[in-house]
Amino acid sequence: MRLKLSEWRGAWAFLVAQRATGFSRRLQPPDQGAPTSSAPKGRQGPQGLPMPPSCRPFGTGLRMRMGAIPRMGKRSGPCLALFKSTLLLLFALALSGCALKLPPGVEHSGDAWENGLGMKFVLVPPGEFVMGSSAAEIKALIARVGEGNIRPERVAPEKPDHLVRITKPLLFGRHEVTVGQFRRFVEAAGYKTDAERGGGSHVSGGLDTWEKKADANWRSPGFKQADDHPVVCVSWNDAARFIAWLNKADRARPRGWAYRLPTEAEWEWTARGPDRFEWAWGNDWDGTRANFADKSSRLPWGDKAAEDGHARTAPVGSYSPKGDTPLGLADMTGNVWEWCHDWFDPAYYETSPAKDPVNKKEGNRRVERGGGWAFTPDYCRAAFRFALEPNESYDTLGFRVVLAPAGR
Ligand SMILES: [Ca+2]
Ligand SMILES: [Ca+2]
Repeated sequence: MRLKLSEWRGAWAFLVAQRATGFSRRLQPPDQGAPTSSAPKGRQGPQGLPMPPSCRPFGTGLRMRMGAIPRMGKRSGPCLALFKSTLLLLFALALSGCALKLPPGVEHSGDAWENGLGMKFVLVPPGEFVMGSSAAEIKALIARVGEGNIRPERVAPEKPDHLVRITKPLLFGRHEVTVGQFRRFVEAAGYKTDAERGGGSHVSGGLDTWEKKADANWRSPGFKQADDHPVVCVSWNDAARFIAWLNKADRARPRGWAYRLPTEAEWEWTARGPDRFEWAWGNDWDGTRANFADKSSRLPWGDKAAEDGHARTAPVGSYSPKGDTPLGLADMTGNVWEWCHDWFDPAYYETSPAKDPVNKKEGNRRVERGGGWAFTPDYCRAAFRFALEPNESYDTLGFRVVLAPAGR
């Protein structure tokens, strides 16, 4: 059964629960089946948290809570029960009046939508998952990769694992923003990026160094890029300006929705899903499913046994469908890092709220996620957190956008 997000009107709670079931079904890739037996980690809750037996989408828990209401009425007497029922009815009517209107043709988890500028989006439902990594998972990672190959302080901000609820549906960019899309913005707005206005951008020196070159920018990152490659050498500020322009330029934008960067939690929910995949497609690394530091990168740490076909950036979607998430998002593992909205705080997970977390407390750096063409598989993990100053740019870093209900 395919389930509709647009049917929030009326029996909202019941339909949310049904949508959750639909998401679970679609999270099983048709060509891969269930996650491998070596990857049951999604079934483990974080220590000390009242986790459900598995990391279910949010709707399932909601249905359970709604089911408890009649029993409360019976214990409290008929008048109170009638009062509570009336309140519930009024609540449902209020919700029906502010139902979220999705774009025409978009009703189900994983449905595709194209905006007025030809950018493709995928409907990602609300849900509940365990974000981050447990101490045991970090320990296992370091043992697997080798302590000399990954610095423990780099992965420490993934701890602690914690329950997160994403409460609103998202139209998530299927691809990283491309050079062609960014050019359209620059030409329409007459915009100059941070790198072009002064200082340049950090580009690979060919071995193991990145140096800031004054003449490096999104037009000339030091390697050849066609219009369908992900734009690089753009700062967080540049991404924000692109998004401000997009909100005005796209006449197909649904009423009540707005473009923005994904939050760190939204990004991880979309990349991992309720089963907490380690990479976009599952828990077993496969060097043919993503653009990472392979043999052709010629980087000292590149995997000499792997050949992914691209030494630097790859055209977006080059690894589809086998490198996609179960909902069909491309390049969530590798190709280029992607800016997120949040300020980076390595200790944020220790105090972050469960509901729609986003770190708005100003710091020095903004979050980036997903790994890139110059990085090894452990840095390309969906749980890994990286960050840079918002005016800095690199030839390994771009962004993608989401379209979300306005107001966060
Ligand atoms: Ca590569
Ligand atoms: Ca990416």
